[in-house]
Amino acid sequence: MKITVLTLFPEMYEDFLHTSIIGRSIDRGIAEVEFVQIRDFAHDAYRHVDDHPFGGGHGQVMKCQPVLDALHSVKKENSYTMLMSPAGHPYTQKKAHELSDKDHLILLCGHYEGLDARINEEVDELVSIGDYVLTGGELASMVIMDSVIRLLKGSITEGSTEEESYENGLLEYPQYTQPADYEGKKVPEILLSGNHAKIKEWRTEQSILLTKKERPDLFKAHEFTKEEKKILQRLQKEGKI
Ligand code: 6GU
Repeated sequence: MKITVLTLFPEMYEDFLHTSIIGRSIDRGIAEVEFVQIRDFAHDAYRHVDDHPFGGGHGQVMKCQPVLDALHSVKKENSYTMLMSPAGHPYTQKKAHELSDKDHLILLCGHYEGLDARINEEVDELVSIGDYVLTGGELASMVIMDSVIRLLKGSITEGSTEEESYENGLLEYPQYTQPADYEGKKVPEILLSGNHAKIKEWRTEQSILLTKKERPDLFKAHEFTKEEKKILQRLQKEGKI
């Protein structure tokens, strides 16, 4: 997969692209990342990319011309274009999977108070990574790159993403490693039992309890499997839920 990032601040990505799973995936050629400096497309002597908003108000707005010239310099027929915006659709794991099938992603990062709204018509979608405001789209684009690149074939061990939070609609069960007793805090007995069927059931139970507690919205929307329903009914009977 190729990812093109349009930004005024490519230096923000240095460490991110050279570290851990993302760094390795790029070294292996699983993902290729290129940057386009939007300012290179500004034509005036001061290389301005922004101007005052029509109608007044504070801050600056990024202009159509440099942004769209930058976009058109890289956009091809197989490109999927996303504009990072706090006013976009909420980003989800489902979307990460959809994006992982694309040949070419273009991530457009605005700064200042935003972009001229006519730019919205030139992208496939506006995306937001959560209900808060960032100073620019760069961190959001890194969130998207990270979540997509790790799903690409060869990036991390196959199967290791399947039981994670959000993959089946419930949060992931708690994990433990050595020692079994850390300063009096003990690992749940069942995990030391070697009884794989019981461990699997315990993990599902923990996922259900954790999701109900931390994310009642996900819990409500979840379509429980037959196996999960059985565990849920038992938890209700035991008064745990
Ligand atoms: Cl994608 N951009 C900005 N500037 N702020 C955000 C965001 C994006 N998602 C949440 N907040």
